[in-house]
Amino acid sequence: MTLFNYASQVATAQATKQAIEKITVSKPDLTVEQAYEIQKISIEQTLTAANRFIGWKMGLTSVAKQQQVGVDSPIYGRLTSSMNLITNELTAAEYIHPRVEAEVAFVFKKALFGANLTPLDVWDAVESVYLALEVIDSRYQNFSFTLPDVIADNASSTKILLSAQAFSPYALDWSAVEVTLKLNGEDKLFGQGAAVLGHPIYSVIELLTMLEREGRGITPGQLVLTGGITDAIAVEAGDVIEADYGALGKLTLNVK
Ligand code: OOG
Ligand code: MG
Repeated sequence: MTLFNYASQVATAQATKQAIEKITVSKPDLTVEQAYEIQKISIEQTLTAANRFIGWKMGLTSVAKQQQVGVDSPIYGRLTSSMNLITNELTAAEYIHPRVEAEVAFVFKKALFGANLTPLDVWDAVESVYLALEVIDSRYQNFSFTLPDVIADNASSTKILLSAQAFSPYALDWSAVEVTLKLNGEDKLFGQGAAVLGHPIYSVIELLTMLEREGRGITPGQLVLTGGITDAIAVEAGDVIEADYGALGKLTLNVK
């Protein structure tokens, strides 16, 4: 099979909601570079005037997330406009085995490029910060994968819900932001921004370091999700999931 074939397999799994065997079962020598190429091919195939490329997500940037899926290095994925949730409703039947996690997201006003930038370089380019719920849905059976598998599957990217309110990057110390993830009114998980590589800003620095190897960077207007602060919670029809960021507000997703 070619990389193009694997890209089609992953895209078909998403479209048909039929989980597939992870790629490394049939191709154990799949490299990280090949996996990013599969990701790129499968996402670029979906791009249309109505489904634009809008930015990047980082994944597996907290120990909680790494332990949940048994993969211990950060990865990135591609975000497109159809991933944006317009309302706070999610229809479970449209996904294979959806999970929800709480994050912090940045929108950029300036281009950024290059490895090992400093936090000040990045802050200078940030327009605003949003609270975010990310819905992830691995296209692999049992939500089980190795590092190259999850990269090829666009880091399980599925849907994004951003806060209506945009925060100034300087509104607070984002490593101190606290979030409680609640399922049906019950506190399930708790985490702090510092869980994301010490500070969510380091997730952007890591993203840029990885993108530089591809000769890419962040362009003005792009969104970057910095990665789950806590691990993710599996949801099903009837669930209400709430991320409570204390004084900053709450994000709620009603699962139908
Ligand atoms: C991989 C995606 C991870 C995050 O925020 O860590 C991710 C997965 O857990 O399926 O989105
Ligand atoms: Mg995530």
